[in-house]
Amino acid sequence: MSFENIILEMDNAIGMICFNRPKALNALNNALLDELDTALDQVLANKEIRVLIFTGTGDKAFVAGADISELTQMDALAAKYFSRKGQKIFSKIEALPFPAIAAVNGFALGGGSEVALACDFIYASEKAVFGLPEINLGLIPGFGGTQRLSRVVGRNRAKEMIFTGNTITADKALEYGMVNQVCPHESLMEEVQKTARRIAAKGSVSLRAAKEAIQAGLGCDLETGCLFENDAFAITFASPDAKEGTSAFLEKRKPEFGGNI
Ligand code: CO8
Repeated sequence: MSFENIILEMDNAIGMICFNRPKALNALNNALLDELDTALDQVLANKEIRVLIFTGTGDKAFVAGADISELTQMDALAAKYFSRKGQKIFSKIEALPFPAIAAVNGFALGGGSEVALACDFIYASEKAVFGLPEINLGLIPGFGGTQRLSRVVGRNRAKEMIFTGNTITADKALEYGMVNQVCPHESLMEEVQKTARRIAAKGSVSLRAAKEAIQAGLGCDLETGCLFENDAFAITFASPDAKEGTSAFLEKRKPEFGGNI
């Protein structure tokens, strides 16, 4: 399927989804969300992929939120379905069996911050702007923002951001722990690609197990999380990649992980 509102690239182990509606600052409309869902299925079907990067077309925006002109055409029921559709797709990103990195190259407002928060971590251009300004439209975040923001930046900061609708700079997002690294605008993609390549060189079984254990632990108590880790550890221990990694260490060579799953 060819896409009109996103660009999907898959280059060996690294996939990239680029939100591509630059005239509307890459705002998320129904058509874009449908394409995003299909693109995620295509990435999932490609067993080579170990890392997925999200970014936005153009120099100005990652994603400026849900498409406000489309929202104004909806009744409450259509809005409920649209919100649920976005929530499900963003949960699918969070549950990908490999890491997802958001390369935030500009405005990440409303749905833009929400999709970035569904990724495993965020690198931001120094020009990036984050925020959940839905309150200024008489709305609230509807793509998981009320849930994920507080888990990432803490209850009080999330409440302040959501109640005021204020935006924050990339540096403030770094201070809040929302962003892992702030990069010069021109070198954002290079830095993200560098990290993506480092991750992609690891074993797919251990990458998947690490992500699943961390995600599972965030939703339960510490002891239950440790039990989950214990099972995940046993699975990685039995994998060909564990044999390769430990042998390579003892033989003083670089490991070559091959086990795609
Ligand atoms: N939706 C639709 N079009 C948009 C959006 C958007 N979110 N953001 C920007 N655009 C369009 C503008 O209308 C403009 O189009 P045109 O050239 O045809 O007039 C074009 O993009 C360029 O935008 P600006 O001229 O406004 O550019 P500025 O540099 O002056 O401002 C801003 C950039 C600050 C990003 C500004 O565009 C802005 O404030 N945008 C809206 C940000 C916002 O409020 N986002 C939250 C949206 S609501 C949301 O995300 C809810 C998610 C959950 C939904 C659940 C569904 C029910």
